[in-house]
Amino acid sequence: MTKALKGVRILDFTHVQSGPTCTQLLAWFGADVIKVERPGVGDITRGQLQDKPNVDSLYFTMLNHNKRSITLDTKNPKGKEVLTALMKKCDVLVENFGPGVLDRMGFPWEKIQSINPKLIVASIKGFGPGPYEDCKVYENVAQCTGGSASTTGFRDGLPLVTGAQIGDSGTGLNLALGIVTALYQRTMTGKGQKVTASMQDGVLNLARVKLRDQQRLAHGPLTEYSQYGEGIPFGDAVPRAGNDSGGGQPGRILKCKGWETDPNAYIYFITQAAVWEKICDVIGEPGWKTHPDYAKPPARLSRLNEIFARIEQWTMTKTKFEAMDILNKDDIPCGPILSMKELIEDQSLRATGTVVEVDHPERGKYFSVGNPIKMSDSPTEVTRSPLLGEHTDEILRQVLGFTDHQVAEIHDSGALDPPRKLDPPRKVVPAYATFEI
Ligand code: CAO
Repeated sequence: MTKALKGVRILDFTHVQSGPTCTQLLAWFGADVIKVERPGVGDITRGQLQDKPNVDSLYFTMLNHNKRSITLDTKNPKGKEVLTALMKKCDVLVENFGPGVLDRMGFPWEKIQSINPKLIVASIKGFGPGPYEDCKVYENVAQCTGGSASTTGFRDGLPLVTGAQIGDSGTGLNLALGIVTALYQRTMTGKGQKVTASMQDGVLNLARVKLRDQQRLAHGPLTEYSQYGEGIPFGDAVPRAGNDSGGGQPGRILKCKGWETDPNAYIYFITQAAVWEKICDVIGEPGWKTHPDYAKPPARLSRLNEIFARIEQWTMTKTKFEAMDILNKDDIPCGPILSMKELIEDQSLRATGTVVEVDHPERGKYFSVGNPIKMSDSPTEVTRSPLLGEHTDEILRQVLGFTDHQVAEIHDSGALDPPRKLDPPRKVVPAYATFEI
């Protein structure tokens, strides 16, 4: 079966997490993704959080499946020539360098356009134009500056970052959508364009309901927030709402059987108005269906602590999976808190390819998250990440059409080697040394 992006070639200049997430998705849809890496080092994540010595880390392998790797010193004149040749042969250049890096490398947008006017140049930066545009940004910086941290956590506690990498992987998704949209537009215009996605924008986009609440605040308290029912006044910015649900239907995380020893024996429980009567029956409080203090949502708001405590008495008699089974039969919205251990062992996620086992020549077998987007005519096969520079010669010959002589010349130029240190070694001065003026 063919792949949706078969025939699309990506010059993948990405590193760490945000950019590689994007290009990995494109590779899963069938694009030929050529990852350009710095000789000797490669993507810095190859060596970060290594669980096995001298083997590409899971951090790297889980973000770079289905790609080819070429090493190239793009500051070396021959390296620039090879990069230019690659730009001519590719449909999309994807990068998430720090601000200004591509320009400093000698490839501003105008130059790239003159090399290949059809090339789509897709970039992730921490911020869009504005006061912070020159800043380097990592995941948690994006979560903090995009409105996620200020609205995550408990009202009387610190702002919190989330475990989900919404700044990196979330923005990678946005960029991937921008790229395929630009590819579609190019079929009509014949021209490339710039596609940019900032991590701050990406997080704010995901925190949209909190910007909604910020404006609602001007018209009165946010009645679905627990603090309203507890009589605690609101300030001038959206507060942290603990585990309250963002959809206007009160929800909480409740203990289940085994919570004393299992940190994940909990369930998310939503007291959705439409199923309130069923909830009353399940927890053994049929009288609440008609009692004026409990029957209608507004009456319940000031009693949420009492109501959830009563529901929790019931959930504590069931495991999270038993509770899920019982509640789902009545369409009562709920979700067990699943640990990473449970997710990696989940056979249904294995069956759908959401959790995949991959074999790697140096590290052996490991699990990864497969393509979260399933297409009936473009199935995803997850193949291992490339070793550093594994495909350098193959790309020089097959993609760029260089002859043996030209390939030898490129090797001799040093463009495929780590930059040589030209400066003489610096004299080490002990920290306690005094200097003569
Ligand atoms: N050959 C030669 N030089 C290369 C090269 C190659 N193949 N690949 C990269 N380089 C050089 C760049 O030219 C740059 O050199 P200069 O600074 O001299 O111009 C240098 O490597 C550093 O690039 P960088 O600024 O992108 O890398 P960094 O480690 O200093 O910063 C990061 C990393 C992620 C903070 C920064 O790239 C960034 O802000 N990116 C945008 C936001 C983003 O994607 N963040 C997600 C990070 S994951 O949490």
